[in-house]
Amino acid sequence: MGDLLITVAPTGAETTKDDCPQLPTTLAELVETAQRCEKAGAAMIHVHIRDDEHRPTLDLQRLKATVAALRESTDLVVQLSTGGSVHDPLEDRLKVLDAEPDSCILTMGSTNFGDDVFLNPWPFVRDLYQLSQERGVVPEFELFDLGQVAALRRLIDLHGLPHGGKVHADLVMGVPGGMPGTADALVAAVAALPAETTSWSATGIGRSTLAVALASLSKGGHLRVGMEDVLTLARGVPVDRNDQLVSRVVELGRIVQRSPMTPREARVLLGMSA
Ligand code: KMH
Ligand code: ZN
Repeated sequence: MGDLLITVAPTGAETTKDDCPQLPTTLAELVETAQRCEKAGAAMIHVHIRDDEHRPTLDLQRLKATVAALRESTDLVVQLSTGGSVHDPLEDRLKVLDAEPDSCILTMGSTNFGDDVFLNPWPFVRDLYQLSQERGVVPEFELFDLGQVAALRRLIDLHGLPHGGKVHADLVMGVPGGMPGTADALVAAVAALPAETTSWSATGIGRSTLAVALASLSKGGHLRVGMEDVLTLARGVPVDRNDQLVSRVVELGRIVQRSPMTPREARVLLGMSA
């Protein structure tokens, strides 16, 4: 049995196709990436989609088509971003749940995001959470900062457990404006997670990717990797394909005697029906 959940975040909303032609932005590219990553050891995919000009979009028909295509071509747990890009209106971000993914992101507060602001006011967090409970979508609580870990405590106190009864959090570390991608910050954030937390993963942006992955493995956490979060394998060595990043953390897991979960095992971990 696998005991390491690997999530791949292959695209994101921040990198342009011009800057990174190998970024999977079309549906065909996304499906190919998903298949390769599943083969390499990923069990869940965190999805952002693009329009015909490769720009971030939350177009509902495209989201539905993407969920359907991923379900048809892989067994991966399909998680949709509800953060979109920093320019997406809150009402469009709520409508993402109409695409009926297995999982959705629920970011627990606003964060300075480079020169921009990733907006997640409390009423939006509450509305998205209640919508996920009504629709039977399992949220992944995305935490960019220690204050957002405390906000998760507040959310559970006020609105109870998520659909499925499991609490899965993901620490996104090293965003300019959020908590740093260091082992010390990871230890502090993990210590502050609510007792109801049943699993957690971590990802480090850019150069912090390996430090965060190693710290997460040391603390018994799971991992997210992908070109949303890092575009180089080493200084000056670009990532060509997302499965390279998945394979690298499969190897790190193997060294510490942890093996990748299958999508079916991930569904049990996350409180989803098979
Ligand atoms: N692109 C960021 C502004 C999510 O996927 O929901 C937000 C983000 C979180 O990536
Ligand atoms: Zn994302």
